[in-house]
Amino acid sequence: MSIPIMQLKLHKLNMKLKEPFRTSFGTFQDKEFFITEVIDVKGNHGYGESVAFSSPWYTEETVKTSLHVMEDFLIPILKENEISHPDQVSELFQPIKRNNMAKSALEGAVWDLYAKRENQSLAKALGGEKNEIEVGVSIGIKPTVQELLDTIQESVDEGYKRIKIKIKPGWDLDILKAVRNKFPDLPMMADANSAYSLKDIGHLQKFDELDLMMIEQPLGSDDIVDHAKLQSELKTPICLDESIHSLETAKKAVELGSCKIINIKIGRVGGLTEAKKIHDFCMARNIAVWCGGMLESGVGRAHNIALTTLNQFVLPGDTAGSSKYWEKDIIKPEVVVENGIIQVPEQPGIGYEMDDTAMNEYVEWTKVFHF
Ligand code: OSB
Ligand code: MG
Repeated sequence: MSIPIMQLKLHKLNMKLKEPFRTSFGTFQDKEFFITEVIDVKGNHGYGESVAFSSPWYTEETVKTSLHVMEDFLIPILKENEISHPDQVSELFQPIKRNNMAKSALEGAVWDLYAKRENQSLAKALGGEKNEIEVGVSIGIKPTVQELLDTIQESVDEGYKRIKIKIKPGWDLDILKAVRNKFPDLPMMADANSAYSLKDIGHLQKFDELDLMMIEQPLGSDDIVDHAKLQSELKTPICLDESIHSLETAKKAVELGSCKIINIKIGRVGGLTEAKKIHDFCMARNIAVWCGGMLESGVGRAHNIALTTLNQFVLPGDTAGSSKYWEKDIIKPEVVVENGIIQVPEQPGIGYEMDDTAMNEYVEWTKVFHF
């Protein structure tokens, strides 16, 4: 049976993070992004979120490149083709190189619509089995060590299952030691967002004494060769984020020994179908995976929750509660984390309603495409 899309809407939103989020490559405060919406003949609505940032600091995509690629290439493909299952969307998008976040924003909406038409939760539609998921929180670079320690204490008190600390040269070994001293048993990890090079091997080896769960993306954002060299010299497991943009790169990274853990982000890999393929491969190869985050609104968060219900998501992800990021989220209810656990919604699709009042507050414009 085909999925008859009647209308597609692109909503451009602008939301302000409660606090600036600092990484090795830049600071985020205002977040502009798209909510995608597909509507079928019966009046079902499927929602997706585009996760590209305003600047190409994390990977090459931006808000503007996503809009260009969606409008000029991807939406026309959706318009011209019949789809009976969301897995076909990534196949149809195949001739368009990369631009994974643009692809994922549209594919996600089709997945939500599909699940709603099947009267199934998105988690179940993906083959997920968990009813609840464990999550951690990612903590940005802070002005002072004391502020970092206080922020960690707050998240520990809230019950988050692991703490990820953003690092960069000059904000790394000493601050991680300070954290380890104050929290001897804390499950903790560090994310460098590609701020180091092979010249830093000696320095990075000193991290081995900190008992980190992993170090995320220490080297180049498109590298898997140097990471293999580094992993052979480190006891701490390397987790790849930026470098993994497809099943193919995941296979090569595992083959080369570039990492022991993979962070799967739906947007970075081009959608839920590709994310699931990487998950299945990692399961077969006994590689642990977890779900990363892109400072999403509730819609992206709901997609992350659904994906995390798959069994090989054995490590807590970055899907923290809405209130860690937003004064008011765009979904009802907001994503709530209790003692580091999110209850997976059972309602059809993403399992959260859109909060129209909040949407109206954040929407800059909406563009409608008739199919
Ligand atoms: O590398 O995972 C990353 C935020 C912005 C850009 C890149 C990353 C991050 C995070 C935060 O670590 C993830 C989140 O809390 O959504
Ligand atoms: Mg990362």
